[in-house]
Amino acid sequence: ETGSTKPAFYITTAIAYPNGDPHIGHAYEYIATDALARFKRLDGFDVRFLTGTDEHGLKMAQTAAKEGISTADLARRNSDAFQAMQESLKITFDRFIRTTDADHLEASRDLWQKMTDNGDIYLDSYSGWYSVRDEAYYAEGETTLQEDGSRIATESGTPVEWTEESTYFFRLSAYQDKLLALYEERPDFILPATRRNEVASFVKSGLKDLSISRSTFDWGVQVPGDADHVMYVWVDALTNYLTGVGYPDTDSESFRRYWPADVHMIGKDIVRFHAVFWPAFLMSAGIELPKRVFAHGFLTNKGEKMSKSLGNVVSPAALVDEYGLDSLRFFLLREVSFGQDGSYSHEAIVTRINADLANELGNLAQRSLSMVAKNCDAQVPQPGAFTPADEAMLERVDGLAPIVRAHMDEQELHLALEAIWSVLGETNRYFSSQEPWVLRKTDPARMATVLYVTLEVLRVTVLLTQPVMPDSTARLLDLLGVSEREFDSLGARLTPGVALPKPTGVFPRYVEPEE
Ligand code: ME8
Repeated sequence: ETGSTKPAFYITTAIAYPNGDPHIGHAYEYIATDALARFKRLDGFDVRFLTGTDEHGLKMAQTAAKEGISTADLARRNSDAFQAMQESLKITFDRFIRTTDADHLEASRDLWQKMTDNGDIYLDSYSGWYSVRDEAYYAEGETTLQEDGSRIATESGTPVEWTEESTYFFRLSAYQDKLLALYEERPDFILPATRRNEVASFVKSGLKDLSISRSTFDWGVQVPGDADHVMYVWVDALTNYLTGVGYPDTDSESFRRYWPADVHMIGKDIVRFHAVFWPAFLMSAGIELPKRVFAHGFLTNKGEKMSKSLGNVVSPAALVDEYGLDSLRFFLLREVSFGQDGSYSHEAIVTRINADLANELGNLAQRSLSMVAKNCDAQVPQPGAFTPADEAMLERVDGLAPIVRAHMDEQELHLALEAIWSVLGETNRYFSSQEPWVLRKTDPARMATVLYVTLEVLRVTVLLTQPVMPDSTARLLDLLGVSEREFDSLGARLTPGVALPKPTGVFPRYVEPEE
């Protein structure tokens, strides 16, 4: 937003290689980042959310050759599929960048030039092991010779090939001490802490200069002043975070407002690129460093790595069709401890849908709202004096927003949801012990108070759940007669007397289809 007086918040996802179809691991990253972006927006921030595709590199060129189409066509077709998938997941990105976009080529060349001007780029020849699948160079010690004579990258298990060519190098070795100082001085730069420790020990073990151009193929951003070289795909890929806020125009309103980025959200396999190469490039070019790189874990199918050969790659669209978008979003963010690996299975998803959504939330809303519809003229009830039990319940819900906010600021999405659901659990116990269905005959005024307190807890918990389940929470807030949905309204209370629509169920139980 230009001219906004709100504080800025810039968040990004990794840009995926569009060399195949998007899978649930990609969807997981987009959903988590979207929940964080939505939370910040509702919490009064001027959010910029960047995502997109990483169209260059040898992997794209080889995939296109195998399919017998041009690399540009492959990139366009699959990038379209990624963008459509994000739209179907209701990802609220502000820009979907493709690294073939004209402004991105300009940004990449500018960053390269700045690193050259700083004396950090020189021409030499490279020989060593390259993994096309990882688009990464490996030292011999990071590879393993297999029985059949072929060699793989030890950590990722991908094949590496011997590569010898004339390339430009980036003087990464000159940044070892500066990087170690960065990790030391800013312990929040890489999270979770386990990832920071891995990176720090990698850097401590010694950094070699990095090969940053290729001269044996031409699918990439041309190196300024040398038509025989294209940039190593990671140089231009990382630059996308700058392009997305107007770089190289560092005086632009957008760049000044949003840079440095608040969070780069990535998966654990690409930490080295983001926490070693990227800050070194930026230091060289004299550009401020992002505030945080957060590495989430990997999703597995019942503990098994997803792979085409195992035939267990699940498309996000199939899961949305089966369980519904909001249930899937909730499941992924509630089930997996964010930052660790997680697994999904039909049983685990159904358990979350039935226990957390249908029982704890849906049933509480349905029971309280239908009592209000029948016994309180379909209006927000007028509460009487609060008892200690009511006061305790209201105090509990009043304390919830700061807890959730603190978890979201640390990317602890699962803990934010756990905190909300623990309040819902208590509210269910409160509701059962107050027995409003008995009070209906014995003490209708007291019944109205209990229902008021219950609806008030629902208002706050549902408001705070909006970033995770945007559609179903919107419907629940309609049923609760709540029109103020930003977090500055959390401290207000429901207004007695507001007319409520006829209640309908929002979270049905998942019933197994008949055999
Ligand atoms: O790495 N579970 O692209 P990519 C969770 N183009 N996350 C997963 C996953 C899984 N099973 N599989 C992949 C690239 N991811 C580069 C990024 S950024 C400047 C360039 C995550 O398509 C992965 O960790 O291989 C990464 O964050 C994202 O999906 C894109 O992976």
